[in-house]
Amino acid sequence: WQFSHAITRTPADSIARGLRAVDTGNPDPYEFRVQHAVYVGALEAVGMTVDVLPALEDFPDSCFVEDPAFCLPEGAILLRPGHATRIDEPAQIRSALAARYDTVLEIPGKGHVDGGDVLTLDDEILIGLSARTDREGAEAFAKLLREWGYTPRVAETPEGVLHFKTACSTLGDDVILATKPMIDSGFFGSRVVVPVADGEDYCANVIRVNDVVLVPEDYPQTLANIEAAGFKTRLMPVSEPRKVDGGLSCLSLRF
Ligand code: CIR
Repeated sequence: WQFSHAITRTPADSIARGLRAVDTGNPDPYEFRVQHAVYVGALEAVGMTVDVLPALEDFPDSCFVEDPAFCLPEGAILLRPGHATRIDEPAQIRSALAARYDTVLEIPGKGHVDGGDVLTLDDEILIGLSARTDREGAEAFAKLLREWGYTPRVAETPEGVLHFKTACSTLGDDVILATKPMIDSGFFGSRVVVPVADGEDYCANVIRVNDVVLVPEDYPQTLANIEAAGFKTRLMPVSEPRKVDGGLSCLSLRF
């Protein structure tokens, strides 16, 4: 959660057709770009250099750059997103990663992994199996992580949740934020877990960037829980990404 760089991508007009589990209306591309600019500004405000890539009209969900790649100090790994409309997004982000990294790998084989299913903790990396991430992809990805000296663990994402990180986040300092079903799953062992308040599930996806936690606005109970645990917060407008199941972590690659 100490980062100097981020990669983001400007939302395209085609985000209005973005994937979603439940239709609550199309996001407005103009308003989405306004909220995206606020987000980029928040990353810059904590000292990060942000590469903002141009919009890709052919890829409606491509502003969710977290899903096609994964970044570590040792290098970047191109993933293989599990939805057909997103499978070519890694190729679109390769050159941006190559501009920042000497090493850019690809997960071998044919399995699928969405970056939204990968939770980096202080001592291990959890990979959630989901509708987007399958066993073959998770195992191939885990092997690469092991080669770099990390400790990956494959887990089941609770039913009805798009991505593993839709329901939990790392707050840093060994603390996790998670929904009740995630807490009950036992994934987090004896770690300190701050609960997401009932009825505020969307607020499970936050990001710790340097000394601040970016939190979606409109979730007062969960915000209070995060602050009571001692974290400094900044609220982010998220009405448009929320309509297409996107959260704060999905909107950037941080390294
Ligand atoms: C999708 O369904 O792929 C996009 N509409 C939302 C992706 C959200 N990404 C994430 O949680 N990492």
